[in-house]
Amino acid sequence: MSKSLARVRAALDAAGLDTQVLEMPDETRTAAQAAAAAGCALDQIAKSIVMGGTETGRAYLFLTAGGNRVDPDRAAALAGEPLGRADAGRVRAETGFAIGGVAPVGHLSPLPVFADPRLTEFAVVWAAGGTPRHVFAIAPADLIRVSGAQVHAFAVPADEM
Ligand code: 5CA
Repeated sequence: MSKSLARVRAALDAAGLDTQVLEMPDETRTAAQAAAAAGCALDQIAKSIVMGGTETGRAYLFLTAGGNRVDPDRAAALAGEPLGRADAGRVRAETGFAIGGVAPVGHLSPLPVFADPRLTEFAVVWAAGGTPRHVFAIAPADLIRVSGAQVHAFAVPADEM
């Protein structure tokens, strides 16, 4: 088992969640690929988007419904500082996961987590399991609990400017 996958499994176990982390036959690197693999709606995919604070250098994680995107102004208001997208190296250093497999739990360093309320509209959502091929199903309430997320309206539809 990869170290990334093992960290996700350990975090889920520690939270008492026995959900299976599934290895998919095809890549689940994007939300669309993950939705196709899981057979769920695009918005049922919990994307793990890492942003970096431009003042403190701190990282923040935004769990975002698959069809939504992070609104920079709303996200900055939550973080209390302007945010930029974290580059691939930064994402790896903070979370221990490569882009395309960033999980909502099991990060190398704890970081503030915010969750898109859209995710709470489903019985289950699907998130990356630490690799670009692994996903797991989880009830939104469990996702929020295990990730320590605060639910706030920071997201907007991806096609809305
Ligand atoms: N496994 C899927 C479904 S859970 C997944 O990880 N999707 S994701 O949306 O959370 O991760 C892909 C996201 O990484 C993209 O939405 C994008 O915001 C971000 N991303 C992609 N390429 C880069 C890059 N080069 N630098 C920074 N962020 C990137």
